[in-house]
Amino acid sequence: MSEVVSLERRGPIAVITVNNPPVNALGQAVREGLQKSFAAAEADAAVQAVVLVCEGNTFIAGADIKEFGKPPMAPSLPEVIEGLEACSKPSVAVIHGTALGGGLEVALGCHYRIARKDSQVGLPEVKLGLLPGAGGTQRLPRVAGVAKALDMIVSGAPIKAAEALQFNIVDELFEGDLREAGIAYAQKLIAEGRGARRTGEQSAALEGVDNAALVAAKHAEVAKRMRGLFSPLRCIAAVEASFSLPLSEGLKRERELFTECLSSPQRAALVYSFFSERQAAKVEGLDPKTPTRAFDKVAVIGGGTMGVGIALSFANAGIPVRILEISSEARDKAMERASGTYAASVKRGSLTQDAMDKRMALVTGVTDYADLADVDLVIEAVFEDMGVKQKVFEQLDAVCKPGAILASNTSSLDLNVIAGFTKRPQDVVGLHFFSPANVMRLLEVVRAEKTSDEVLATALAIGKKLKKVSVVVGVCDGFVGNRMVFQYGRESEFLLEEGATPEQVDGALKDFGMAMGPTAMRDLSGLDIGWSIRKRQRQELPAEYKLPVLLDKLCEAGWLGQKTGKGFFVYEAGNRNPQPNPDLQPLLEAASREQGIERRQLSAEYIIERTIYALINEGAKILEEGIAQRASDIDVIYLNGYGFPAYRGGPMFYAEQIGLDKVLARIQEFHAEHGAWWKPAPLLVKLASEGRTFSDWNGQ
Ligand code: T1G
Repeated sequence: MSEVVSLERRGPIAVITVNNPPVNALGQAVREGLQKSFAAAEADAAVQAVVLVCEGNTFIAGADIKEFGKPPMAPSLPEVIEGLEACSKPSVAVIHGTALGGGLEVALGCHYRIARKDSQVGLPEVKLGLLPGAGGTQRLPRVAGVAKALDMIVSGAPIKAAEALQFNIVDELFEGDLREAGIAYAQKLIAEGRGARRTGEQSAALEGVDNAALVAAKHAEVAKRMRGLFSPLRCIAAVEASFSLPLSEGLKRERELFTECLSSPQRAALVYSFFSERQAAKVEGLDPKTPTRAFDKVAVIGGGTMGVGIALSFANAGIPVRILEISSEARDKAMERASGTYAASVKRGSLTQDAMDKRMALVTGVTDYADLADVDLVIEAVFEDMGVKQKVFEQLDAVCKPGAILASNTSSLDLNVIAGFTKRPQDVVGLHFFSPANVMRLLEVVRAEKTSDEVLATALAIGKKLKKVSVVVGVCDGFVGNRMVFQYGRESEFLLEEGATPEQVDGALKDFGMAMGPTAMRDLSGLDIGWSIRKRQRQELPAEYKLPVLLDKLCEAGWLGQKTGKGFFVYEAGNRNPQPNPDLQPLLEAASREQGIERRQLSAEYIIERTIYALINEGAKILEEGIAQRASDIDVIYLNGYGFPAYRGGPMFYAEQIGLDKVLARIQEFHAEHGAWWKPAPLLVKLASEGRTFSDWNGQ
């Protein structure tokens, strides 16, 4: 049939094999090969049953995402699946790995399905801004019921094979050889005289189940939980058609809704984000075959919030980790913090007690550097002061074995200087975790001037093992994420001096899709951190870089944010939800007066431009300086570390969707109005004038 789909006869059984590495995606050749192979099996009088199996690590993992946005190529997947289902001879799909999206839809078009015990099935299209567009919204409810179908399709989360069996999505579980299992099942079908069992001919209506009520409840849940997303509501509408319309009408309705999603800007952003995350793992000039070092024994220096979070990341990955503190009291406190963190998860039900015990057994507290002599990797997470870092790295250099990797979690200090405290700068790298380190997926891997390729490759392997999203960044103040967030935070503070309230600034940005508003975020991290940076800036920055004065007023009043129960917002004891601060207005007005500003009403759109464009402008500078390899790396950082909405792709993608010329024009206006901070990034000026985008800039 084709090199990606083959057909062989095993007695009365036709075995159709898909072999399209790496994930057997349903590109045009696969769709055509499936259509021709099933037609050939149907026409072959000697064939009594058909087995569909895949080579490689997984059954079909979906449509070929690379095809989205391009002109459709026949045959379409719905057409192929309808052909499979119409066959008169019973067909069985043999699932292994992850049957996802179009892959599960193909399996549902087959008459029977068996799954290897360790496999998973799912319809993750909603995560790409889509919905299952090849019958999944019509066929899954017919086998699993509307409630389960709604859960799977709206969440996009896969389920394990055992659960799929429980919900009749698969008929049997197996272990061992895929083909043999499929052929054995097909022989059983023949022996028992079980013919074609078409999913589409079954009904989604279940005795005693009010499907309309299920749809209404899911609507209410999505409206609350998936604010701003385009496709979840269309997923629900498509599933509704599975019981309110006959199959042919339901498939038409699904196609209409799928087409709406396909053309939405959110689909473009979410597909971009899918590939950007995978692209980030590819480092220009770093041979993917670079050898990596073992990291079976790990130590963390510092048992504060960050140090313990980092240590738990390793325990969660099954790696033993030592936390070194300066005294037995501090060590014991760190261990309590570790067990307390796990205990909270057990209380929430997200971790079993047994799992907690297993993980805690991997964490030990020490106080003597001599205990680190055999570790493969040390991560320093001590106070952000160069003097303290120097002492730590000099001790590590003296104690750790040759080849041990010495990593710093510093969020802004110069890693080249830190590496210089050791005789082994080639073994020094930055591993910048984001708080809470055991939860946040982002890991900025900071490549210092002398960091060796092997250490860099190992740092990426560490990130993968910890299930982090790693992005390689260069050395500068704040690397990528924090350097940009400084601009964003400063602008949000200026807006408060110009007339906005914290509720308006945060409200506008939460409506934009940010997980948290900038003022609530600064309350969370502690206003004193920004205050000490602000005081340093007052000493160092040239006069034309005007600074807000509001933060100083809050800190002078002792309002440091959540830690004092009062900052831009107020916080009741035990409640982290920000409430308006009734005593703030006089400080806002005093700050405006001091800055000589007449307070005025600011629109939400203006608030978005002054904050998000500040990210974009700094991102363009970072890109031009080579601190980030590519614009999409900056976007991956913002999606995974700063709560930027994935359905907008990231600040750089968002700029491209608006148009760099339009973004530049507004930045030039801000520059005229607000001075030096808004000097347009030269790269932005260049690309806008050439009609190019960040994505197509490769340094020229
Ligand atoms: N299309 C094209 N390329 C894909 C792909 C896909 N569906 N899935 C993965 N890749 C590439 C990926 O970019 C990477 O490429 C390589 O494969 C390995 O991926 C009609 C419309 C299957 C769980 O959303 O979740 O069907 O970087 O690094 O960690 O209703 O890939 O090597 O060049 O992620 O082992 C629905 C998406 C599509 C599944 C494997 N399906 N993929 O994870 O490998 S929409 C999905 C995944 C659809 C229908 C609709 C994961 C995986 P490169 P990887 P992994």
